[in-house]
Amino acid sequence: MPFDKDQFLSSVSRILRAEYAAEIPTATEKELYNAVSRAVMEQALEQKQPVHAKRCAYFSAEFLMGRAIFSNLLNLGILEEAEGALASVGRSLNCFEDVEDAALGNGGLGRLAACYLESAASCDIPLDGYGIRYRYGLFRQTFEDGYQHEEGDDWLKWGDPWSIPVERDAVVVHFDDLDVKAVPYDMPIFGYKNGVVNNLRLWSSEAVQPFDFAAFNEMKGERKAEENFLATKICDVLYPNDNTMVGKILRLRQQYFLVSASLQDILKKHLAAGYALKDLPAHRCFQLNDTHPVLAIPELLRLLQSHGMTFEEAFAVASKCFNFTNHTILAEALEKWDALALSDLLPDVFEQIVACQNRLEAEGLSKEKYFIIRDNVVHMANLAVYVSSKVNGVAEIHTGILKSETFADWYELYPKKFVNITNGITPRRWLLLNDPALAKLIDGKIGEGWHTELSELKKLKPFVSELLPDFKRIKRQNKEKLAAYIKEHEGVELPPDFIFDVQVKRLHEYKRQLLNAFSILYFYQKIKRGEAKDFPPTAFIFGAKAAPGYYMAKAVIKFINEIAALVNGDEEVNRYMRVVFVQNYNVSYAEKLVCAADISEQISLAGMEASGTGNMKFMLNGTVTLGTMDGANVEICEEAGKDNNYIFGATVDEVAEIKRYYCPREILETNPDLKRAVEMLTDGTFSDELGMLEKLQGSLLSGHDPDRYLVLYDFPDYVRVKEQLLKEYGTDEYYKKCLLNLAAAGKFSADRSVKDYNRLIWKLK
Ligand code: 26Q
Repeated sequence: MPFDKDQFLSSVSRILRAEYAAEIPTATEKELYNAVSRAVMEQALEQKQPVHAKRCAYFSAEFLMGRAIFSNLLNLGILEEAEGALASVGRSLNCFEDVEDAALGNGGLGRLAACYLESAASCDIPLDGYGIRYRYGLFRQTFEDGYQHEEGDDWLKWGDPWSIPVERDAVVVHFDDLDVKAVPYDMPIFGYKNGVVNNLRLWSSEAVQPFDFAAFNEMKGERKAEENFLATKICDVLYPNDNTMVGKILRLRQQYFLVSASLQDILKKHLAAGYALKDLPAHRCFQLNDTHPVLAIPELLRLLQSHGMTFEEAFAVASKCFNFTNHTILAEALEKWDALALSDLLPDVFEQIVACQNRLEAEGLSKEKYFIIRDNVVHMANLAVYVSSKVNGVAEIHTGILKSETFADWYELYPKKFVNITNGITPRRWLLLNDPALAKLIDGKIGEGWHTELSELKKLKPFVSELLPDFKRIKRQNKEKLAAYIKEHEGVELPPDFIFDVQVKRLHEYKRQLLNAFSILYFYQKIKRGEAKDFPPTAFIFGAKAAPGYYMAKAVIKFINEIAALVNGDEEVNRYMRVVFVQNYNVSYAEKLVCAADISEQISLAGMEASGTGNMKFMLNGTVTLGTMDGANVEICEEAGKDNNYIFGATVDEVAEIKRYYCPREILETNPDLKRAVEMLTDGTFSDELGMLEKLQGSLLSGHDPDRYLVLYDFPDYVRVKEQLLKEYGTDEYYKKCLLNLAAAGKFSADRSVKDYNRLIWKLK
C-alpha cells in the first residue's frame, strides 16, 4: 500500500478530533491506537478486491489472532513508515505493546486457523474465516502462591478498531427454546504486500427484540427477559478446554450458532448472486476445523431442503462442499453429544443427523464403528468423515495414525478420502515480525524472496559458518530483551549468558511438562551433591495455561512453581540454574520467547501430539529441538537432519509394546535420582496444603493406568540427551545446528500448507 506520511498523520488527527476531541501529542495511548488503526483501515480498505468464482470458508470455533496492529502494518508494507511518521510527531508504535491479544482460541488449533488466514491472503487464495466473537477470550492467568488463577479476558478493553459490525447481514438463529440474532463483525485479513484482503467474519449474539418494557409491565415479559439474557450469553466466553471434550449445552449452542449464522449468510449471498443452490459446490467449499463446527453438515442439509431439495439432492451437494480436518488423537477430545440433549435443543437438525445415520445403514455400513448415532450418543467425527469429500490429518505421522487406528474402518472403505497436510506457520509473524534483526541478517545474505517462498531459506546453507557471529549477537540481544521483560513481569532474574531452555504450550499430561520438571530436580540433586561443578548454567523457562477444570495440569503448574522457588532461592544452586514459569503465556509472549530460546522442548509421548506448531516456530528462529519422534518433529528431523537435533524416547511403534508390561515402580528401582525426584513430591520439600502434589505422584505410581504417558519410562533417555545438548551448547557445532534448522524450515511455512489444501482439496482458481 502506498504510504503518504502527511495524509496518514492528518487522518490520525482528524479521527482523534472527531472521536475523542484529542490531539496527537496529548492523546492517550488507547486513543492513539484507535485512531492509527482506523486511519490504516480507511486506506487499506480502499483497494478493490477481485470477485472469485469460488471461495472456501474456514469454519472454526477458534481463531487465536494475537495482536493485529503490528502484523497488519507489516503486511501492508507500512510498518517502518508508520513508525517514522509517528516519531516525527513525538509518538511511537511501541506503546501499542500493551494492546490486548485477541485470544479467541485455546492453543494450536486456533493459532493454526490464524496462520492459515494470513497465509491464504498472502498467497492470493480466496479463503475466509467464520467464527464466534467471544466477549471474553481465553482466561488471563496469574499465579498466587504457585497456584493458577483465572480472570476474565477483556480483550476489547482498548476497543476493536480492526473490526466492522455489518448490521445489514445479521441473521436469526433458531433454537427450539429461543431465537437469537447473529450480528457479524468483519476483520480484514491483509495479504503480505500483495493488495489482497480476505475476511474473518465473527458472529456476535444479541437478543432478537430489544427489551420490551410494556410486555414486562404486563408480566408477559419475564420469559422474554430470560430469553434475551440467554441470547447474549451464547457468545460470552470461549470454553478454555484444549484437547478435552466438555459436554456443555451452552457449548453446543455456540457451535450451532456459528454454523447456522454462517451458512444462512453464505446461502443468501449465493442466491443473491443469481446462482442455483445445486451449483453451490462450484462456488463454495467448507473446511471444518475439527469436529467443533460439524453441525454445519446437518444444518446445510436442513437449509437446502427448506429451499425445496430432497434429502438425497441436499446430501449430494453437502458431500461435495465439506472437508474435515482432525487435530487430535486423544480419545477424550473426540466430540460426542447426548442424542436426547441434541434433539431437545435442535430437533430439525437432529432429524438430519438421523437421516444420515439411516442413509449410512441403507448403504450397508452395518459395523458399529461407522455409526453416527450409537447408544444414544452422536459421534461428530463419524458424521464428518461420512459426509466430507476429504479428511486430513495435520502431520505425516498423525495422518498415518488416523488411517491405521482412529478411522481405520473408514480408511478401508474410502482410502482416497484421506490426505495428509502437514501444518505450517506464517513466517511473517513468526520471523519477520518477532525477530526483525535476524530477518535483516537473512535478507542481507539471500535477499527477500524467502518472505513469500520460505524454501529459499535453504540458500543460507553455504553461509552458515560465516553467519555465526551475527547470529550469536542477535540471539544474545533477544535473550537480553526477554530477560528484562521476565524480570519486569515475573520478578525473576535470568542472566542472559545462561542457556535458555524453553517449553511453552498448553499444559497437558501428554505434553509431559512433568518430564522436564523431573530433569530439573535431577540436576538440582547433582548440584547439591557437588557433582555438577561443570554444569552449564541454564534457565528453565515454562509457559502454559491449564484448563480450569483439569486438576492434574494445575498440579503440574504448582509443582514447577514450587521447584522454581526452591531453585531460585538457593544460593548454592541458582548460580547454575534458574526456573521460571511465566504467567499468561499467549501469542505476544510467544513472539518474545521463540526468538530468545536456545533449546526448544517438544517432548510429548510419541503418538500423542498430532503435529505441534510451536516446534516449527522455534526451528524457524534458529533453535534446536530437544524432542521425541512425535508429530511434526518427525518431519523437522527429515528436513533438518536428526543429527542436528536432539531426539530421545520411545517411538510410536514401541509405545504399545511397552505399555503391555509397563511397571513404573520398577523404573524407579533402577534409577535412584529419579526415585528421589518423584519422592520429593510428597516428602515435605514442597508445600502442598491441598494435596495436589500427592495426587500427581499417585497418577504416576498407582491407579489402573499408572504413568499413562510414560514419563518415567522416557526419563533416562531424556536426561542422557539433554545432558549431551547442554554440554554441546555454545560450541560452533551447536550454533551451526541452529542455523541448519533455520535453513531447513521452508517446508513449515503455512503458505505451503494452504497451497496444499488448495491443490488437494479446495481447488480454488
Ligand atoms: C471440544 C469440545 C468441547 C470443548 C472443547 C473442545 C476442544 C477445544 C479445543 C477440543 C480440542 C481443542 C484443541 C485442539 C488442538 O489445539 N489440537 C492441536 O492442533 C494443532 C493444530 O493442528 C496441532 O499442532 C496439535 O498437535 C494439536 O494438539
